[in-house]
Amino acid sequence: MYKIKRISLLLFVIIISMAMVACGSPNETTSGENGVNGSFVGEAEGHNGKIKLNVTVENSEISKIDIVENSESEFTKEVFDKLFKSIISKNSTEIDTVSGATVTSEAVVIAVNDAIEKAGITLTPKKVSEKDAEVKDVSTDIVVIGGGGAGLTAAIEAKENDADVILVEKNAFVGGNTNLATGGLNAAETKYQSENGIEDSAELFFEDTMKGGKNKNNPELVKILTEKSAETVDWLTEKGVDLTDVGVAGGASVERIHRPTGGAAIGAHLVETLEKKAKELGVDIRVSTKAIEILNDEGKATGIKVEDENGNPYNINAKAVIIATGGFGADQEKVVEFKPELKGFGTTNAPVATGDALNLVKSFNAELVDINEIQTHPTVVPEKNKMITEAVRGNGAILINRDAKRFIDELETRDVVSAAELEQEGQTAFLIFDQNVRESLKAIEGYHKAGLLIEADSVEELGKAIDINGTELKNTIDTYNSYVNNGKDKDFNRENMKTELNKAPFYAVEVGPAVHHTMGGLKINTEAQVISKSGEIIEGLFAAGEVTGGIHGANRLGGNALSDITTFGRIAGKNAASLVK
Ligand code: MEZ
Repeated sequence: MYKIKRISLLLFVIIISMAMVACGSPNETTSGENGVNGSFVGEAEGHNGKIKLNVTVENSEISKIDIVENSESEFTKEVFDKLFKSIISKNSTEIDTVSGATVTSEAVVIAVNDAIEKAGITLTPKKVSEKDAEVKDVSTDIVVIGGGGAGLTAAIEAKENDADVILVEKNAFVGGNTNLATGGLNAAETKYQSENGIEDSAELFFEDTMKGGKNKNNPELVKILTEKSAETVDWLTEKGVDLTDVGVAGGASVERIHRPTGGAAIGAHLVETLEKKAKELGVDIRVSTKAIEILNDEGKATGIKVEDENGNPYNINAKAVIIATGGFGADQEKVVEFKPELKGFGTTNAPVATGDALNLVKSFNAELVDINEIQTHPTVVPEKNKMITEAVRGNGAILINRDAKRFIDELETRDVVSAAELEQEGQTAFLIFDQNVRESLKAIEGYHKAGLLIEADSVEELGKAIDINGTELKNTIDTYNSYVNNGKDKDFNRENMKTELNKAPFYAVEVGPAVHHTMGGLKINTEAQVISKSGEIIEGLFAAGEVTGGIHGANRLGGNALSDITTFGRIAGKNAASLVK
């Protein structure tokens, strides 16, 4: 009996040890004559939550780094790879951060340092010969500046129209601001709308967009945007983008915003799909490559000058240049210059959105339109600057103030909802929803995972958790539920009330306005050609996406940015390709 017990104990120890090795168990050390060996888990706070890394040490040197826990966005995969490679090759955490992903880079360094401290070693840095790769000028048909949704779309379309294309992206990874897009893409008369019995028309889409933009929009551009939107959905679907779920967005008369199945966030999926397609087609994508000048030969764009990762300049000569550098929502100085009342506001934008084009086009005398029109998004978590997609309201959430009262039709346009919030005590509001809404929209899982949601089993308890009167909150929700049942919002005339808020748990998140979209930018015509201050077409110069102005007027509708970048990205790519033939 005693022997069986001993064997069982031995077996138990062996199995546990094997399991620990298989899982890369934390903090095992052995000291050999050449130093410390083992694996050590270090942690740090990243952009979206905890990052835990398992660092393998052999002979007191880092030989491997594995991710144990990570809540960072999908698109940072390449950032992790790059940082790990750099740390391992240098056996040091004295490395450069990856542009566009500073917070994640710093968290990786802190986590590795934490693991190394647990290992009780001091790293001896290795000398890595940083031989500058030879930089040479190159020539191509078309060069695209910016690897967000507009740039990738333009590059694909140009390549499919038989042009050679180089795309440069200043970040170490593509996607730009599009990586953060969540709610979806507006389009009318699509197959997905008709499959869901939704009646819509390009004309209605046009009217909604013009009304939302306070008729300041360029109607010719809006006509293109709205008439070509269904075709764009087909084009994206053919590339592998999932746009099957159709929902409600502010300022739209019907369900028109297209997003992946179950209401999942669209941005990273769109970027990943387009990047894959561009690579398959042979687009030469050069990341960590910053455009510093557009070559100007007597008023004609003939390529760009760039700096590579190591700051080495070279020229990319091209027959046409497509500018797809995005807006300037992350550049607080520019935002305040053009709209001083936004001083101190946060931003939903990725750090990449710094309006680089405004300098790049100076020598061409390019015209700017609506440059003072800057939009705030009304449901952004203060300080954390995390946007809670409009689709949460579209799928049924309400907004309440600190008196536990609704104060606006939650599906009004962003300018209206933002202004109403700023009039409330504390200049923020609470977005309130229930389990019905959570289950209807996959994007909410990301907010839950990031710890942004306050959760309670009853409405009264939710009130307590956010420090407002629970009884009042219950009254407000009961009244709202009665409006849902009767199909009439007697207080604010909200047209679309998807669901009663009656299924526990209940959720709250504090939200307020933050800079979201810069509606102004380069003047283009319907062919995506850039127009000069004297009204002439600038030869060889095209632009698409948030870098342009005129499409959204004084206020962009939710869902129209992705529609804009993809439709005008396609137009720019196609027209640039026909120019170089
Ligand atoms: O188009 C947008 O900006 C959008 C739909 C944002 C969002 O709330 O998800």
